[in-house]
Amino acid sequence: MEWMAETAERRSDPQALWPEVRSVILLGLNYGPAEDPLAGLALKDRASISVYARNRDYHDVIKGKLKEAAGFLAAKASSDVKVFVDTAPVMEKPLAAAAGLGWQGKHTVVVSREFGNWLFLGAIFTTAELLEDEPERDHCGSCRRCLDVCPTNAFPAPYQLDARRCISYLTIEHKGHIPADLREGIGNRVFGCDDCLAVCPWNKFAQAGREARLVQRDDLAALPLAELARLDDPTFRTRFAGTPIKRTGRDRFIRNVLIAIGNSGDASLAPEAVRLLDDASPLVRAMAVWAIARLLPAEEVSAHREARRDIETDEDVRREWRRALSGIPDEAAA
Ligand code: B12
Ligand code: SF4
Ligand code: SF4
Repeated sequence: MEWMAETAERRSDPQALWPEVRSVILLGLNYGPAEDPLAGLALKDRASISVYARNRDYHDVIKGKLKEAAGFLAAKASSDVKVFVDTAPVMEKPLAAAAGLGWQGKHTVVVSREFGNWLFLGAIFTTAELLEDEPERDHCGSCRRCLDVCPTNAFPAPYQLDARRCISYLTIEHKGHIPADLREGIGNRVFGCDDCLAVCPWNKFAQAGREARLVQRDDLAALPLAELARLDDPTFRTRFAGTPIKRTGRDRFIRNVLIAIGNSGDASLAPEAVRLLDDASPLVRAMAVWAIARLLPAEEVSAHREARRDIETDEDVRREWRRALSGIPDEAAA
């Protein structure tokens, strides 16, 4: 996410992005889940996919809606407009809080008194001079549920997130190997994480989202890990076309699936990881080693290594084999 540092100046001030802008309108789109979003975490042989990724890519959905609203405004107010949803350096959360949509909770996401934690944000910039809304004040009080539930301790303090420890970052954005000490906390979350959002008491006012393109697709709920581990590049692309999941690409996704397999405690999944020990991607091979080391007895792990000792040339994968056989705990090897 180097782009964040590179665009810091433009992000801090809308006029640095577009000098003519006079007003910014923030919109929230409700994507509240109809069922308990964390229910899938208990199904260890299945994959948990974050609520926001269980159907169409929200960027596509929101962009269309923003353009429609912006077109209406441009015509009514004879003004110029630009629309943004993640696509440009815009600080959507502080702007949404300033516009009164909600406040940035201790988990840093915008919480709404009306919709709880389940709002996507989008912005319309306009040259029209509009009346300002009142900002929403902080309603977190002494609560700290979101901070305490985080499986990887990603909050160094309230209102601060260390993205390098966040499962959302690790499983979606991070291109390399996932640090050893964070793998166990990932559990079966193969794409994103909802824990800090889902435990927030303000969700008692949330309503199930009504945008059909964002409602959970049944074929994306609780997918068997064994089935996902067999996806190759073309089947991955077909399976996840149009969803946010496609952005990781097959290798990173299978890396995540192998972490979930390693965390499953289910030795019947070990053959899936064994097969991936010979995958073309070092990212995949390394996590296959980690997964078998968690599921198989040491003699079997050792035999698999011997069979590949002279073939494996990738230094990261070789290190993963050494770690798997030395019995170094993950925290120490991180
Ligand atoms: C980069 C990014 C990420 C990164 C970093 C997240 C982060 N917290 O910044 C990662 C990959 C980890 C991520 C994860 C997620 N993201 Co994201 N992400 C973004 C993105 C593209 C930029 C955010 C950004 O600028 N961060 C930079 C830091 C500096 O921002 P910040 O945390 O808000 O920092 C402020 C606070 O620390 C605050 N602060 C500091 N001290 C204090 C003290 C007090 C008292 C207060 C009040 C504030 C405060 O001031 C800072 C500056 O404003 C936005 C879209 C956008 N363009 O805004 C989406 C966005 C924030 N993500 C979103 C979502 C849905 C998620 C996930 C829920 C997805 C998932 N289910 O996996 C998780 C949630 C994780 C979490 N707890 O934040 C939504 C949030 C919607 C909402 N209602 O707020 C956004 C707005 C996308 C969208 N268009 O809807 N995301
Ligand atoms: S999304 Fe998950 S890993 Fe990231 S901060 Fe929230 S609870 Fe922690
Ligand atoms: S869980 Fe509690 S602390 Fe976290 S955002 Fe919700 S109200 Fe605030």
